[in-house]
Amino acid sequence: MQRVSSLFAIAAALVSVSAAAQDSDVVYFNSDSVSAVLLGDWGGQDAAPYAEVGQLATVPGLTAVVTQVNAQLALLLGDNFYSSGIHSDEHDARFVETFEQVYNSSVLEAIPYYVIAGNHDHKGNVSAQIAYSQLSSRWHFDDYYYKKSFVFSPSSERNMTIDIIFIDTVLLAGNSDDLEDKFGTLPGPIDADWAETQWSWIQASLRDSTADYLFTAGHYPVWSGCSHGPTDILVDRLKPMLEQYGATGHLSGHDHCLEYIDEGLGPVYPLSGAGDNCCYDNTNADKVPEGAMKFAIWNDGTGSPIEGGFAIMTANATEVVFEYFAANATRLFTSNPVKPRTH
Ligand SMILES: *[C@@H]1O[C@H](CO)[C@@H](O)[C@H](O)[C@H]1NC(C)=O
Ligand SMILES: *[C@@H]1O[C@H](CO)[C@@H](O)[C@H](O)[C@H]1NC(C)=O
Ligand SMILES: *[C@@H]1O[C@H](CO)[C@@H](O)[C@H](O)[C@H]1NC(C)=O
Ligand SMILES: *[C@@H]1O[C@H](CO)[C@@H](O)[C@H](O)[C@H]1NC(C)=O
Ligand SMILES: *[C@H]1O[C@@H](CO)[C@H](O)[C@@H](O)[C@@H]1NC(C)=O
Repeated sequence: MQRVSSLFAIAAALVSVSAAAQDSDVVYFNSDSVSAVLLGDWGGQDAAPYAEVGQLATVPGLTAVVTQVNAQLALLLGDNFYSSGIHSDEHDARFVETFEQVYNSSVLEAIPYYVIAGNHDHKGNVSAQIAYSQLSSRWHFDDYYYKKSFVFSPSSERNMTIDIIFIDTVLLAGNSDDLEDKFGTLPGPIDADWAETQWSWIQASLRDSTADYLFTAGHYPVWSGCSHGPTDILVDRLKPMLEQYGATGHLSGHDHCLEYIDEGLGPVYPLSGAGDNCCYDNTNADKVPEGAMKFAIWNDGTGSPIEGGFAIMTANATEVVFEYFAANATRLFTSNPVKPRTH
């Protein structure tokens, strides 16, 4: 199984080079702040009607909050198509049935979505998801890993930049769906050379960024206290880079929970993995550094506190703040402000 999926991934990589969307790497918002939806683990189901009850339940809340905060974009943090990704090519009906026709209120149709793949996506054709960028004006997925600079204007004299380094954590750490116990230890990179190529690119991208706010965004978290827990290879290799280069944080999904983790070392770790259902158990709570878990919506044995949810990240001239919402738009938490980088 491991071998089959590796070969599929390598063949897909060759396709993706030629299929990479010609999308601008700098996106300008003529506004004094930028608000982005963080939505993970939203991907419907692979049988008719292809959308899922919990996924559909978040749409009115997303619509209300996007309207209220004037969100200008969304980050889709992986597991876009349950439960085994896209089975054919970029014309697959799932793109319409699980994405276009679900997030179809007028405000949700008006914003761009920046996409990365999760473990479930890697069981199918990720190249098809990348190629779909050429068919949809809303769907932006340039390559397995890519960088975007989001620029805004706090004043007429000054622009500020949010760099987001979109990374493919499944290529780096392996696929949890290849395990007998999906909550077990990840098997390691799908292809070791391809992983090292990505690591070099991540390091160079972080090192070279002069942005005011700098994030990596990937499906797997660095820290999490829910069923999947921390991702060891990201704790070992990504976290030191984020600290070394003064990154603002790592945005993730994967665990079907909402979490906000801040060790006080610089980078913060917002996790938004409840786009379809919530909540996994808090079985790995003790693996997160003591005192770092500032907010968590999870199942502590008394049941799931919410059915689904999402987060909003808002950056302006002086700070970036993370707000968390239940599917019905009830605000659950607002983080402390995080300052821009100094460089
Ligand atoms: C969204 O798509 C669904 C499924 O086709 C449809 O039932 C619904 O009316 C659409 N909503 C809007 C606001 O267009
Ligand atoms: C995967 O998607 C790519 C891009 O759309 C396509 O060229 C390729 O044929 C697809 N592979 C399969 C097995 O459908
Ligand atoms: C900010 O960026 C926009 C878009 O590129 C540009 O038109 C504007 O002149 C820039 N403003 C400043 C102060 O650099
Ligand atoms: C919204 O969801 C929250 C969390 O599930 C719940 O506590 C609250 O009662 C809900 N509010 C409404 C108006 O349904
Ligand atoms: C950023 O700007 C400052 C100063 O105007 C406000 O006080 C903050 O509320 C605002 N923060 C956010 C997240 O919008």
